[in-house]
Amino acid sequence: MSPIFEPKEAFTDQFITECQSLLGKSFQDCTNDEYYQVLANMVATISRERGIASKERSRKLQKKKVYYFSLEFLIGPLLDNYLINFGVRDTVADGLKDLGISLDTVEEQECDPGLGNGGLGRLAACFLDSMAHEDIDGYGNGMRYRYGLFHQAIVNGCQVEQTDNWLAKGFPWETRRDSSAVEVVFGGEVVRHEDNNGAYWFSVENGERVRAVPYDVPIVGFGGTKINHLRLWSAEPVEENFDLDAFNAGDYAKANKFRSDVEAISTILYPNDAGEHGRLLRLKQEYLFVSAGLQTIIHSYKKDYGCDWEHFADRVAIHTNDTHPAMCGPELMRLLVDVERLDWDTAWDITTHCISFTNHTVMPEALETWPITTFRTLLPRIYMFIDEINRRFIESLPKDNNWHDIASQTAVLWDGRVRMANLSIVCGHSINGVSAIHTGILKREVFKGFCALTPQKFNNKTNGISHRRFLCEANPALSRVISDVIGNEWLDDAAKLSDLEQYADDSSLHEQLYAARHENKVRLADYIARTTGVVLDPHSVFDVQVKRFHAYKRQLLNVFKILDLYNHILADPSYKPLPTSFIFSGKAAQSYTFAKEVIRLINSLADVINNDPRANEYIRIAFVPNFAISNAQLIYPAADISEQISTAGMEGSGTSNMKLMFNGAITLGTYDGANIEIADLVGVDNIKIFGMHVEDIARLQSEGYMVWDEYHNQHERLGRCIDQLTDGTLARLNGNFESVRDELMINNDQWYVCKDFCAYTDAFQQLRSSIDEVHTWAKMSLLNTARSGYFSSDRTIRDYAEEIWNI
Ligand code: Z57
Repeated sequence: MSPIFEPKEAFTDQFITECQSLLGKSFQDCTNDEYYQVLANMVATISRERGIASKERSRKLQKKKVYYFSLEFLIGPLLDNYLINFGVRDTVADGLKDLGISLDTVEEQECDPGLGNGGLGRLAACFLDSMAHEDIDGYGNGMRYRYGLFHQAIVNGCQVEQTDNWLAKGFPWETRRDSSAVEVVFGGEVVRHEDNNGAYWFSVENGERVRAVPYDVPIVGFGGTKINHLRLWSAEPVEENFDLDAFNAGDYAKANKFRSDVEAISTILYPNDAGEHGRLLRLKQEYLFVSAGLQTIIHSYKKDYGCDWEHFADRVAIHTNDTHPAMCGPELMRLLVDVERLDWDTAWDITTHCISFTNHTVMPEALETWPITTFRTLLPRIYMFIDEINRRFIESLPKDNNWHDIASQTAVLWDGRVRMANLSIVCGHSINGVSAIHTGILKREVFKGFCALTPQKFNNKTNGISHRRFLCEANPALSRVISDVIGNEWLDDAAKLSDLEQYADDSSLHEQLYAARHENKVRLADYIARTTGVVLDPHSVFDVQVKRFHAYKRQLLNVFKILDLYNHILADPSYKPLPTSFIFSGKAAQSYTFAKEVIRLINSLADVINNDPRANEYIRIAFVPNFAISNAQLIYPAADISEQISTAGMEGSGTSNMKLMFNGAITLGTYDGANIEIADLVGVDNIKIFGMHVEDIARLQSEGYMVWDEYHNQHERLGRCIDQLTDGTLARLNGNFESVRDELMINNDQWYVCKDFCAYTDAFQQLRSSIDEVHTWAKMSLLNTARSGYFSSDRTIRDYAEEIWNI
């Protein structure tokens, strides 16, 4: 394969020419935004060209194809990612520099596509990167939302949501493929047909037809030869039904209604992370991308292998990310039975061998169910398949004493509702959780009935993250130090990071690590000063909690810790703690009142503390607005302490814990999600675990928890903090926090904030004093990075490939 952008002069010549041909401008006259357009266009062209050879190669090798169905792909900015994976980042940076252009500035022009909410969506994006790296033919299948996750502004301490018009300036990485558009049908009536031999089949008549148009984004594997793609679907009207009469009568809304009703399907990403959706439009989104994706799979299979259905399941794996694509089962059945005319048993055998499913949370409100009446009206034929799948499944249950108990747990249709998780399990051959503890809870509790029936379907796949994005790309300073010591093979194989272990006591390396961290803190402090006006001291300890806002993630516990410190500083002028900056970032779902109040609480506390000269030498708080992939990449590398303080048993895995660990931050966390596996790997000396374990919580629940006991027993400190929620101390921005107090004291502290308060504040003090000394800190930090390799999504994907997808 011919090298890209070599030599450097060839790149600069081409760049100048492209400015002229793409924009009709000489390069000296272009803006940074135009430089971005030109460079992105050059890189996108190479990706498309290289995609041909990559596709040809997989066709020859007849590789198994994996389709990863997800309603969310939080891909973030892509330019730097492409440059790194093509191995041309340095050449391009040097070449642009020769032209007087800064690559960093050019990259800042890129938009940050927010086609996901949080962990689940980012996991899907990391998996695409790793599938390409592992030379797997792995394709993403998702939705091309016209508007991504809202942009978060902070006004008077409160979150204000603004539209994310990410496509405003066009998206250079996508290719619209009209020739691959398909039709998806909603509603209508099911009609039975019969031929002369008594054979019968069904079709849907008079439904609403929608055109699904795919946009492909190339996914380039590290090394630049393997090119997969992410296919995102957009909903469009099948034909132009423009109402000229309405238009002439001046009713433009009516004239365009045909268009807006259909386009609504791909207009917006639902902004709830691990919570309720429950709207009809959401169900339409789910069916649209499932049906369009499966039609494409069958079409491309028939092109390669004709109607060789017998081997379909050996050549195709369909992975469903959470229950959002749960209709893959019945829709694949419909395509095989109604369209391809296979018999039920053959189709069922294929379906159950292709499909696999990941669950990401045990929270009951995230377990999707739909009312049968809604479902049947919108998707009458799919409902018939679900009904039959359910009937046969119930029929197959052992008829013993447990029958009723097992049936009530595992039935797909129950209590007038379609249970999407049960549908996903019944239609697939594998269900996995995302960390060891989470998978255990699925087996023992959430899906106990299924586990009794088919234990072999259950398995764990501990999450991972792309270390190329979150270490190499996000943290060039640390990456340089690492590569100077152990070479750069870790980019390809994260396990190689363990070579750092032998330098754990090397004091000159300690100095370099400190310098790299300091550089990153300065970079972040600059960004925070620019975006919020808050000035942080880069010499202070950076304590970071960045993630979605949710009660179970307990940002409130962190607030109490800081408020308690503040109280201590005011009460005792001789107390001079190690200067610490507390950094928060994250979004709350628009409708999640409690979570939004916690955001306002953080901003109010920040306003109080940052402006109090008695305290602001020692502690400061910054809330970074609009947490997204781009600013996340500035935050992780600057963190000393990684806050992972969810109520034990509640966090599926967590992935910011891994992103921070790769960057050498030390975890202050509960025994929950992947924190447990982090603790196993780094050992007790290099992590701080505190608080109740799942078993403790279970015991407490059976004994009966009383939040007022905590309030009284810890009155001096905790009780004080609780009182301060409503006594005016924090009422600077829009008043007191009665609802937060009520959540604790009236709703009996569902997430055990008060119970863990004491253990948490102690753990924080211990951790902070142990990292006070540079060499102790550097050794711990280094060992965290050295032992993080396991959490590369490359490893996770190899596990999926071997144990689920059978590759
Ligand atoms: C989401 O981001 C997660 C779970 C969900 O059910 C939905 Br919906 C969205 C998160 C979990 O909360 C995290 O613990 C986990 O690390 C992440 O998914 C990726 O598995």
